[in-house]
Amino acid sequence: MKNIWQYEEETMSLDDLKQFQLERLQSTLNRVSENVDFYKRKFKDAGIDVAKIKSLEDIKHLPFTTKQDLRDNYPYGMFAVPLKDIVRIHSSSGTTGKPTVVGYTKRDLETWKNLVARIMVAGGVSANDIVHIAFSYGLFTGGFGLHYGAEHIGASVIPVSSGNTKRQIMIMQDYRSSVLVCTPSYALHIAETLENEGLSRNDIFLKYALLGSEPWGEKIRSEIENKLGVSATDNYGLSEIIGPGVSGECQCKNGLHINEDHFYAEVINPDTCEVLPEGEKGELVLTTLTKEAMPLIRYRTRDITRLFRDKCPCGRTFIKMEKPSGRTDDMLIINGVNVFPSQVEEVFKEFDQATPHYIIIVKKKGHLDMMEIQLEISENLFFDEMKKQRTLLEKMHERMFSVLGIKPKIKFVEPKTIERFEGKAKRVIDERQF
Ligand code: DLL
Repeated sequence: MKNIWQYEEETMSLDDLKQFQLERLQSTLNRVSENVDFYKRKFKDAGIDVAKIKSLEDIKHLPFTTKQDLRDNYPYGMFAVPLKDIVRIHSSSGTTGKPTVVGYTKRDLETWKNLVARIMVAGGVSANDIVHIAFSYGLFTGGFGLHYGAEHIGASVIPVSSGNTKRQIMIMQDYRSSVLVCTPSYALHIAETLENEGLSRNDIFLKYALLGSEPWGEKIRSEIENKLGVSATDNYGLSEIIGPGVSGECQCKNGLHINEDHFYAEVINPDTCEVLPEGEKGELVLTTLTKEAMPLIRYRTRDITRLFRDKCPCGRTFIKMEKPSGRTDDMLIINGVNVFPSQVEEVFKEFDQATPHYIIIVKKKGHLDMMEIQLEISENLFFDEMKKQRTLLEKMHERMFSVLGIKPKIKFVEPKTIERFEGKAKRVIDERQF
């Protein structure tokens, strides 16, 4: 069938799928327990004999893996193959200055491009399309991940990368881009810039938008669809698991099909860690079933969703996840970039003049996210020394950019103006609505 990339896999019967998953899980468990010291230790401490995992239900006995585990084993400690077999490295922000590192073997890259091709085809893309990729290319998995998937389909790929919106629009017009790939907030920003330039959807040639990397709702979808003249689908992924290509919507736009033959999905209660029945909302936990370089067992994504298996008119049989609606930790997603408040704190710790009192305010400026950090500084610096203040501000901006990868606005405020808390401090005010 034309609009399903790997027809046999994506329309597999549930019985076949379960058998497939079990075999792949067992082989992954054997590999990690032999090749990754972290899992060797973890299984030993939990009294797990991987040979006794005989059914998919047994997975609930296995310990979880967290972002902290990846951090503790920074940079290469989670790899299950020698470095000579790693052909690509990406990373994403960690909870403090250090990012989490992920690696891919040649076969992982083959798998990845097929999984991305699946979600792109599900979103409407074909070999006849001109795919405009406005995700950044670099350590972030978005640019390269979607790039290779689109090329694999045979589409013509324009690796525009992010930023310079007017130039993006010129390229879209001149090269006749038919598919836009970026974050939903950037798609809206492009739509707004188009309007500001006195142009409309009739002046561009877009048909589809494949959007992901941050939460967005139906209101934003219809605005993007109307203003850009596209059919917009959501796709989800995280670098620790593979990057984009974990799940994506089909044209039915009712849940994201998870590539279940490569990732085993569970939803847990984040407080008790108990596995919840299908349909209940909780934290998504993913186990990689085919990853060679960095297999992960029961990785706590911190993303809140629910799983459901309906009979989808598109013909795909894979389980669906609802659009992720939030996080169980304090990670913020600012224009697609992940930011932890603890990273902000680490930067401030480098400066003697910074007090421990700060607050992060996140809001929308137009359609883009804006992050402002208000920081109390010492009294004499606040009142007397403007020049010193400016120099300090410049240095802080520089450090924030190098640690966070974005440029927040930093505002110095008078001592004792930020609210004090007796219990856990509230460090973030997020005024955005998705
Ligand atoms: O954002 C991978 C990606 C790139 C997905 C491009 C889709 C498109 P990370 O930078 O590691 O990877 O961030 C992963 O972003 O745990 C979610 O919290 C959030 N996220 C990703 N996709 C979605 C989405 C990439 N469609 C983190 N809806 C994840 C809501 C999303 N949140």
